[in-house]
Amino acid sequence: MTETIDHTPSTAREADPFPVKGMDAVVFAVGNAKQAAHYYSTAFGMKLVAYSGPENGSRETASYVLTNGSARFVFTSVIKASTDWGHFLDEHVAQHGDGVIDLAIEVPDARAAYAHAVAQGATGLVEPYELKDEHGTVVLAAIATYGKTRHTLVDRSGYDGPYLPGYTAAAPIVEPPTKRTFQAIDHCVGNVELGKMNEWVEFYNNVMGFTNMKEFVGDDIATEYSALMSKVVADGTKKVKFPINEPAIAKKKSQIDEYLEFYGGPGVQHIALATNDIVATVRAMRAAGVEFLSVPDAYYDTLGEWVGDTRVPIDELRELKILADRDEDGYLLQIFTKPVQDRPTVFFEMIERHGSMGFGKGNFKALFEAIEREQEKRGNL
Ligand code: TYF
Ligand code: FE
Repeated sequence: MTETIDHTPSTAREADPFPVKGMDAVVFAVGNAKQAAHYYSTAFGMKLVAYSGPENGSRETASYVLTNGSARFVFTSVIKASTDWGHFLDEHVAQHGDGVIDLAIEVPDARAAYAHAVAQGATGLVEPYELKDEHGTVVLAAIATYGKTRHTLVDRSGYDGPYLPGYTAAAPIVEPPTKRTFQAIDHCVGNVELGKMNEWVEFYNNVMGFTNMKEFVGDDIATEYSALMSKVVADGTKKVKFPINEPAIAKKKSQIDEYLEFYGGPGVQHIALATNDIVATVRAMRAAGVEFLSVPDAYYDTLGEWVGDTRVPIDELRELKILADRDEDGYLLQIFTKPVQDRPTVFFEMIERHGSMGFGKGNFKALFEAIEREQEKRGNL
């Protein structure tokens, strides 16, 4: 018998029971994927790279895969439901409007990840299976998270095609901008019901071995102005970060309650996208018609005093309504879109980090007041 010696450093061997490589994709179920693909191309500067639909053998659904750097979004619509999956998608769009059905995570071993997750109490939705074509093999499995959202676990190490077997490469809808608007998914935020935040934090602790990041919004802040509580879990490499919000009882109706009412339950609230030039990003997206939240001018009158020097002069932050925050590790610049569909549900954040691994705690007051002004316009405050 030959002896095998494990040269893996002991820290790596004991450590991660649920290793992840990063976010694989954010999958949206929408009423009109063809038009969504156009919006995310022209307004968000993404690039269509793959397609699946009736022309290449998918008679039930049409799916458009768009990327920007390592960020990948998939937009799926039903053409004519004929299977449980088609009916699920139809019902999802009818009940929730356009929304996120899947925060897919790339893992080195989908079978092992699924087995570990289910053993730790996760609800299995799809047992591990393989998809193959001339580009190779992908192993997939899926577990449930909050609401009707799932985490598909994707091992694509044996595959070099445009997205998944069944998809064919597609030409861009418009020529993507020469300067990238963003290059990665920074974090994906979930809204859950009152009293459920800690359960979902524990779910990620137990099932994925994710640990809690220091930033959280507790009762003190909640009652003063924010009407929400929030905790963040992340994998060991901090590539996958999932803040979880729940409503808090406060003087005004919580923005989280507004979401839960109009989405029809828990779901993904916002996706934060990392950029290395937020000024160029916001200029390009504003020019393309994307609407962002505004904070009062007074925010910028005192900003310099506490945030110190940033790459971008205060006057330019003021002009574009970009927020800034600093902690002991560095600073960040961030801005939030208004909801991107008629329901006051899913929105996006653009974020430029310089050392800070926070989420903009120093901006929560100004940001939440800006959100409340929008809630008020909608008659939901
Ligand atoms: O992801 C975060 O924690 C920040 C702040 O409803 C935030 O982007 C938190 C809750 C919320 C909007 C933004
Ligand atoms: Fe965020």
